[in-house]
Amino acid sequence: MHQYENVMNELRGRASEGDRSVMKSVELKSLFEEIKLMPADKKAAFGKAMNDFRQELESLLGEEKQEDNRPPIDVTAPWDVNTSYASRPQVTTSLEGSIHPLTAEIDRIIDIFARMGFYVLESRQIDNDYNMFEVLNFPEGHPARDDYDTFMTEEGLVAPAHTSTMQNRILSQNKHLLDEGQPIAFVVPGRVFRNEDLDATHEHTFHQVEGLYVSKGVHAGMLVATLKTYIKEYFAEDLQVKLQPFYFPFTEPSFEMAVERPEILRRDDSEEQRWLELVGCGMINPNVLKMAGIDPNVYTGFAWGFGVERMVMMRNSIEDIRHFNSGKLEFLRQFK
Ligand code: FA5
Repeated sequence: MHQYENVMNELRGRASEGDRSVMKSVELKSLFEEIKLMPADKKAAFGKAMNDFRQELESLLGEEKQEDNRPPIDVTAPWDVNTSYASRPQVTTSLEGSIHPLTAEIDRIIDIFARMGFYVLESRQIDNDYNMFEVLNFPEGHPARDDYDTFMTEEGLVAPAHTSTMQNRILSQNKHLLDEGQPIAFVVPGRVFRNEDLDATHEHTFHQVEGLYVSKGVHAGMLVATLKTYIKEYFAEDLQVKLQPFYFPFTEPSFEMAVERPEILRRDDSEEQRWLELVGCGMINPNVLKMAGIDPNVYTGFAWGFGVERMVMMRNSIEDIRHFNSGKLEFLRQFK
């Protein structure tokens, strides 16, 4: 028997840990196969030893079996229904916990715009093709739709790839303000989703803050002044910004605003590394105003959308966007 002792001991070990799969294991089966191969005079004794061994495993597992007789748990119930008081997980106290840096920064950003006279409305996290594309002047089959690597459900619902999905709702629901002689001035914070290749500045789930301003006589100079005022307030310094022409179907003309990166966030000395593209913006396309029932011959407006994570990275010298969703306490505790 001694040549089988190693494998038997291993099976004993597994059985005493409650591993019920030992009873159907290849190792146990092959021990029983050995009975057939034994010389006739040893067969009976070996067979009996194997049956005893099987019983021994059963009895090692027996204690576990009793525990299996506990009433079944309801896996859909809240955690504290199935858990005895003593084994409840420790809840982190409010003194140990802290507000997630993105939540805190979104509050700061909103506060700045609220002081500049903007209303705040959060964007939806599930939307439709109509708000994602159609009312933003992307006709069906338009190649620019591919620039937004959009997640969609089989039923055709959309996980919004930008906060611009709220533009038509805001414009059409607030146009009465224009009749009353007031501007439409809104900022829209929200979570957005893209099927992206991930790297230090690209996430699949990130946040944007959209801005919309419509009134009479609005021009691009006001857009630049608004964004520069905000950037100065947010970074508490007069950072260099660069405006370059861009294309969005929902603005005309369109621009991209880049802000000069602090040195720590540059990988090399190249011009490309010097600038971080932070804001897409432009003058609201007349078609977008028309689709919301606003006369573009009377009113004009500007809009922008910026990435919150990239702003926060700039302000706090964070080198990789993936830290935000990592859930790592070492990262989060730095913002306490
Ligand atoms: C847009 O999403 C437009 N909706 C912005 C806009 C609004 C233009 C209103 C005109 C009028 P864009 O795809 O460039 O544009 O994204 C805007 C910003 O979101 C970028 O400048 C960047 O700061 C951020 N961003 C984009 N993709 C990612 C990503 N994968 N991870 C993190 N931030 C991102």
